[in-house]
Amino acid sequence: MKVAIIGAGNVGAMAASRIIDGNLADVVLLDVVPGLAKGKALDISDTRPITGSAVSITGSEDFSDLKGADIAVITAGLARKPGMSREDLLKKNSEIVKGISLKIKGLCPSSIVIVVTNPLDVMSYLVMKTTGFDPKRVIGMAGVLDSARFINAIKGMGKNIPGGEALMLGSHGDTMVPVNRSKGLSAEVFNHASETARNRGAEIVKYLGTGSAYFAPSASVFFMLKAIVKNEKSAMCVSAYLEGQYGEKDIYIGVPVVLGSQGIEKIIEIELTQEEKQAFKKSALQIREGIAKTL
Ligand code: A3D
Repeated sequence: MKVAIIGAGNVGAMAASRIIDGNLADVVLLDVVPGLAKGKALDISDTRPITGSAVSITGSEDFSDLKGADIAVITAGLARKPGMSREDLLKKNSEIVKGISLKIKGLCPSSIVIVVTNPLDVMSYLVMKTTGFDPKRVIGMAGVLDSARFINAIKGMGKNIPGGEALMLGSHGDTMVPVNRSKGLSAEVFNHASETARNRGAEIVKYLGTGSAYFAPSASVFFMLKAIVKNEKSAMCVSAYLEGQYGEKDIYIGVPVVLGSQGIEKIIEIELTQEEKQAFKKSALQIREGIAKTL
């Protein structure tokens, strides 16, 4: 199994390191900056005698090395700077992601693509349209991360909640939609944890000064990759293409799905409250505005 990671920055390199540590698949790490992917790949490769990993990693700036990849992860692009919204990244990252999508289409036409570049839902739509791939094979990473941030914030307030009872749906942006199916969660904890999760990305950007979050984002990429590589058929939130589910069509947006070796094997439709439905619609509207600016 070969995983190509395009973009050897913080998220891409950390995801590569997790894949090698986890002995999950061979990795080719690509970047346009000369030497960057090669240097990081050599460093990650040297960890293998320590961890006992038997998979391999190479770095390259030659995009023909995408050939034969079973899974391509797009982490190339600009990351947010302080005060910058994910939408500010739209124009620049659209150009980058479009170019990469064409290379994926030509060099690994049967691959599954995981998109990480922001604004996430719009970039996932752009990848699907540009590659022409079956939408089940183009998956946006956001819901795993946003749900983890939500659950972590709930736990931080001293409440324990079983996995699957607190989810983050909708866009990977300010209009994300928190969903609670646990009876034991007060409105106060729910509201506070929702706000924490919604603002977590910006909070981290502010502290770091340069760059944005990458430890939890790369862990989320690894979690998705593992479900695909090992055909786990696990339920998780991702940005997926909707064709009528949740009352939306022709859009990428965060929903729960089942992930396995074929990519998105099923979109799980949970019953939403009236309030959640409204919030989901508002979120979809915001994504559509981004898509309209991109295409
Ligand atoms: P960063 O560390 O800047 O790495 C980006 C890398 O992409 C750099 O090494 C660039 O040289 C490289 N690059 C630029 N253009 C190309 C190209 N055409 N081909 C190959 N490589 C290229 O950023 P990062 O790793 O922190 O973040 C990468 C992207 O992921 C950004 O758009 C972030 O906003 C996004 N991101 C999304 C999430 C989600 O939860 C969706 C989380 C974290 C980051």
